[in-house]
Amino acid sequence: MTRTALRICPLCEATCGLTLTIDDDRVTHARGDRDDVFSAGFVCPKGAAFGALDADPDRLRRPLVRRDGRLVETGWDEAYAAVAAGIGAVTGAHGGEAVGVVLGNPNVHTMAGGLYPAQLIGALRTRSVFTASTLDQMPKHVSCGYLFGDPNAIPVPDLDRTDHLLLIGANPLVSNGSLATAADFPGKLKALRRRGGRLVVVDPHRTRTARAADRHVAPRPGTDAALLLAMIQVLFAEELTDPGDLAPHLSGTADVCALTAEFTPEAVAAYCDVPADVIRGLARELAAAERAVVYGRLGSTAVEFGTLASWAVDVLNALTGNLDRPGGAMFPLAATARAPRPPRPGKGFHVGRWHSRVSGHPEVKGELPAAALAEEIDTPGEGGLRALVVVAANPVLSAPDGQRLDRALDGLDFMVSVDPYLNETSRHADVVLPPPPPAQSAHYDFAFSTLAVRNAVRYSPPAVALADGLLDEPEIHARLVLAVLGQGPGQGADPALVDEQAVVRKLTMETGDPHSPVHGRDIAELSAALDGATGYERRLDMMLRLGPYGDGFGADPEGLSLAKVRERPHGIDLGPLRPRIPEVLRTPSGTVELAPAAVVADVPRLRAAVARGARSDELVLIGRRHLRSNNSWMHNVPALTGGSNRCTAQVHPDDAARLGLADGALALIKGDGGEITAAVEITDALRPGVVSVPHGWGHDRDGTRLTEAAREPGANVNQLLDGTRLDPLSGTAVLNGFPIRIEAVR
Ligand SMILES: Nc1nc2c(c(=O)[nH]1)N[C@H]1C(S)=C(S)[C@@H](COP(=O)(O)OP(=O)(O)OC[C@H]3O[C@@H](n4cnc5c(=O)[nH]c(N)nc54)[C@H](O)[C@@H]3O)O[C@H]1N2
Ligand SMILES: Nc1nc2c(c(=O)[nH]1)N[C@H]1C(S)=C(S)[C@@H](COP(=O)(O)OP(=O)(O)OC[C@H]3O[C@@H](n4cnc5c(=O)[nH]c(N)nc54)[C@H](O)[C@@H]3O)O[C@H]1N2
Ligand code: SF4
Ligand SMILES: [Mo]
Repeated sequence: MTRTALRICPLCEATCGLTLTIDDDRVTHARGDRDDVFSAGFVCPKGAAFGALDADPDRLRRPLVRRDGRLVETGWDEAYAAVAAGIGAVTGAHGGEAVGVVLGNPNVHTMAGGLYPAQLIGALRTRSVFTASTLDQMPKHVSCGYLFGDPNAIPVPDLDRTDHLLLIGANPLVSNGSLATAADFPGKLKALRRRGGRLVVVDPHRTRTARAADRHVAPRPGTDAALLLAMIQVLFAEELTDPGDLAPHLSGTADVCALTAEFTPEAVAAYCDVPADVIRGLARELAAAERAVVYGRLGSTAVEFGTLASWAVDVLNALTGNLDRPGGAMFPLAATARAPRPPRPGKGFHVGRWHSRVSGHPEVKGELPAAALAEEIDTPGEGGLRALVVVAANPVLSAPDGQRLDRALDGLDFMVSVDPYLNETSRHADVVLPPPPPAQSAHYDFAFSTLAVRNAVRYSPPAVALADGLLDEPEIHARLVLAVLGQGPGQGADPALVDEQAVVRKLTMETGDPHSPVHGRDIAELSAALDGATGYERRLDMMLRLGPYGDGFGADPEGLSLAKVRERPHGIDLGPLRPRIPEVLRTPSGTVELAPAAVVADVPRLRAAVARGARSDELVLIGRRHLRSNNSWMHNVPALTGGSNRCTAQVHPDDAARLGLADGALALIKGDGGEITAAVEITDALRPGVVSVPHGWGHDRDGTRLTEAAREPGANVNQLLDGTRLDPLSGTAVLNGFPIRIEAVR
């Protein structure tokens, strides 16, 4: 029987609503849902391949457990018994501290990943947590932490209302946007230009987005912090700062003026390789625009000065009066966020409550750098990691020096992966717990609704019934929490207890809070009122009802609940973003603190880099993304690979001529952490001095089950890194703008 079902796409941050065609529980077609309140029919090639991804024959359909060195299929109870025994042996001998938790990118795309990891970390009592954030956006969390007092208060570009969008190291026409959840980014950029607005792109690569821009500036990679500081300097020097209504909420403006005074356009021009008058023009245009916004993404975060650059982005927004106003950089308000409370000063943001064992990296947001994972395992001595719980992560390909990590993972006493694939990382596990394919999972975007350019709420129940032999991913996580607590199967613990514990904790907080709509009410009564067939639905209902648009358990009968959201399968639009300062601020002063001490203290490092300048023959590497790819795990679907989606080393024609590199011929690339070979692709889309290789490739290892990906494995670009190059304020790996050498393979 053929039917259709709606499903929010979990494959990137755009969160498009899809209409799936389903034949006998198989997804045969996916198209954009024209009635979706957020995405209005937009779909990209990945979303269109939803069915192929869902039905990939290499997906694991049974748990795996290691017996006599080999991973073999087993039942769920046996798998969890092995987890309880393996983790129990390590915690019994060395404490929970010896167990590391690794959380990868898809955790922000699943309901399970939004709900259970905090409970898992709590159950283990470990401080060794590593996530994709330190390969990605951690600098933005840190800069927002200091500026606004809350590392999760990230302003997003108000794309629908701006007149001037300055993109720093972002390629949304390919990535479909990041830290700016906007379905149909291409349409929004077109609309911006149609209404007379300007798009300016700063990127060493003439990307698809750069080609669509009014102006493209191609700096030397890694130098954006200096360029942005120079723009700030111009604003002060030419008296172009105009914070407007924001002025009473800003502090430290004079300090920023003093801090940036030396970074004149002339002082940084050679270092950035951007003429001084171009930098001055960028600042003047920004200041002149009626409603403007600066937005930075991976090319501004996973770089040597990632936190400084991220900070400068929002300082520019604040000084031009574009922070927290329509058309500028605004704070979304998600339906599952905590309802706003009256403004009050907070404790501010702090890092370094503990440090990593080997290199002494400070903890940031409770995490240690992903780049330090291997050394935390393989460096002998007291306190090392002996076991790992890996959820939706493939650090062997995503993080620096996969070969070292391969060896380190082999040396663990125990490892469990929650992953649908037997891939470069999960092949090291002793137990693999496979989640069902997306069509069989419910969906709500906990993470991305806090980053959306328009507030909306949507929920997708599972489109297809759970296949025999599979467990829902929330239940996989809940049982994992119980297993690490030593309450595995046989001990009688019910996974629903994990959800109930979270419900009671949240309701205890809310009923004790005089500003909560449920202040003083009975927890048992509230818990009994929760709606939903599963623990995760009950938790979602609770969050919606206590959230900013919620019914407050009866306090506002018009407000949201899960039942109300389910009545509207295409979603409920909650309107354009609204100003949230000062309510959103949690700094000790209650203001936007423009000159945080940690940022000020990092400026001498930038000054030294500017003074050092660049060697004329220096080559640096940057990454790139492809519309039909997603990090390391979508190379196994034939519909998404081949054609231009290949792991090539792009080189500028001048560099190719100088180095004797021929188009299509193999080149050897060497970096701190090792060497790789890749076919050369000569293109003048790159600026000279820059080589571009995409990440997520290198599917040539033994012991995986990635039939299609192994046919054209590509090379792991992160082998060129040894894990020592980090943005020190955030612990984020430098994945863009690191030195390499390249030569023809003879
Ligand atoms: N050189 C370089 N390196 C980079 C980057 C770069 O630009 N350049 N980008 C970095 C960035 S931004 C990121 S976010 C990281 C990403 O790196 P990771 O966090 O490692 O994420 P992925 O590579 O997407 O791997 C995701 C894993 O989750 C599994 N998975 C897929 N769907 C599900 C699911 O529904 N449930 C579960 N439990 N598992 C699932 C996949 O099989 C795969 O093993 O890579 C980083 N690495
Ligand atoms: N198709 C597709 N979509 C994706 C992903 C994917 O793998 N494929 N991954 C998802 C993930 S996890 C993320 S985090 C987002 C990332 O989303 P984006 O950040 O928009 O994507 P990137 O392609 O990494 O864009 C970074 C840009 O920075 C440029 N760049 C590199 N170094 C520098 C520099 O030093 N300065 C400047 N100014 N620019 C620089 C690069 O040339 C590149 O164009 O994409 C998400 N969406
Ligand atoms: S843009 Fe992202 S969310 Fe939308 S269909 Fe493509 S992969 Fe899915
Ligand atoms: Mo990412």
